[in-house]
Amino acid sequence: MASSLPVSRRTAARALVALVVVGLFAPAAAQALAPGNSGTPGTVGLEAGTIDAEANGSTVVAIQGFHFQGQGSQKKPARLVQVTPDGSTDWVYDGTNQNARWFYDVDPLPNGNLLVVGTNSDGTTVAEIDRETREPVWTERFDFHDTHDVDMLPNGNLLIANMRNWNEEAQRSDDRILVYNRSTDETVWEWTFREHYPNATDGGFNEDWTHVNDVDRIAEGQYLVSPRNFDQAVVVNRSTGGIDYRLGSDGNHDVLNEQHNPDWLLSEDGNPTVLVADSENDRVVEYERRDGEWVETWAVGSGQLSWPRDADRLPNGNTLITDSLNHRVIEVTPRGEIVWEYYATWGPYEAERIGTGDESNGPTMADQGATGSYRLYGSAGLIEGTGDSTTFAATAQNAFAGTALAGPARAFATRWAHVTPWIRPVWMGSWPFAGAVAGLVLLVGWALGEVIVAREAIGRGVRKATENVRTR
Ligand SMILES: [Ca+2]
Ligand SMILES: [Ca+2]
Ligand SMILES: [Ca+2]
Ligand SMILES: [Ca+2]
Repeated sequence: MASSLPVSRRTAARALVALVVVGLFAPAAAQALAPGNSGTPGTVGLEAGTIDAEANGSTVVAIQGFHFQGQGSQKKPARLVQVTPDGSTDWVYDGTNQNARWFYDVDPLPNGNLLVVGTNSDGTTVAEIDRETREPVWTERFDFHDTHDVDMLPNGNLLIANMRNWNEEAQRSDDRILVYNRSTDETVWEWTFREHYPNATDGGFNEDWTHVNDVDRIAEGQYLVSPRNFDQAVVVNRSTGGIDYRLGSDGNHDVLNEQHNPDWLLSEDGNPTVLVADSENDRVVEYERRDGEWVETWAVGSGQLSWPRDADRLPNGNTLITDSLNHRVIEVTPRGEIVWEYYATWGPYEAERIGTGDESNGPTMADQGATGSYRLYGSAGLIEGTGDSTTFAATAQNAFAGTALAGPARAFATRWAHVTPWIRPVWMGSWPFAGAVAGLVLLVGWALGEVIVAREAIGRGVRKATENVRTR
């Protein structure tokens, strides 16, 4: 019985309840007192999510930005961002520095600089940028439209994925990959898709026939190429001109569905392995070649990721994923735990962990004994660019999904989501509001409890008052 508690324990209980109430109200109070918009314009929409432990190096993120029919949004700029191991924004390089509407691929070069691809209204700009000073070492302009990827070969030549190479006169696609010598300004090698694919592939020629979005040198004279619209990744042999390997086929979306950024790994047994952002399937997937067949060995985040466009295997066995339309970069363990997370609006294209080489450099999932399909967990659940969390209603509903309480939880979440926006102040997030409501409920309960505890004294007082009235 509460009323039999010694005063000191009752006082302690009151203090505890008061503390909880203050704790529940604190987030709402903090938002009430916060200035209108935190952060400077350059850092809006850049923030850490889950950081379980410091990452094994800085992370560079290439953010595409958003333009619609040439009209840019100042709130959605193309930018490169370097993030420290503990998730702080180290520096921001704005795309307007090189007149870029969009940034696509970024590669760390052996000399420590960055190779960056940006596109503007009338072509593509490739630049080598000093990572410390952010000054361009050199810049090269191409009359190529919307180029997503350029890599540097060991001899300094540029390997270019040349999409949207429409030949108006011949009414055909001349989409190709090519090698360009910057010293002599010459194309020294090229490989044109229409010479190696049925011209009816993916519905036939159009201005964006292959959408070839990535090319990597995987060995001397072998290039891994990603014609996105053909739902496949292929290894092109530079000397024979043939296709040495082919993963996926046009329209077979069970294998790949308009992928981005395939990376080549080798298992301990020497089996070719491809780690790839299977973008339209909203997952990252890994295939290993065994006995002449591609076998799906690992997948993560199926249906949880939103249009992922890059996945790099790290030396520690984790995978660095660019989750483009969730506007974040995450480092994920083989079994799906998010251990490092950074939000980067708008539309990050790809990420690189500095000090781990270009793209993937680590063990296959099969070699780590982690085959299978895994769900992601451990996200901070921020709503990108707002600093707010996933809504209270959504979390309440998800917490009980699949249990006997799923029905009532869904009903509660729906009612909550429909009612609270009308009464919640615009400056208050859904979680601080839920906290404030819980604080209010607790406060009312506390007051009722005090009344019950004090009922004998109140009763005596009431009786005495009544008697006084009667004796008058
Ligand atoms: Ca590149
Ligand atoms: Ca590449
Ligand atoms: Ca990659
Ligand atoms: Ca990458």
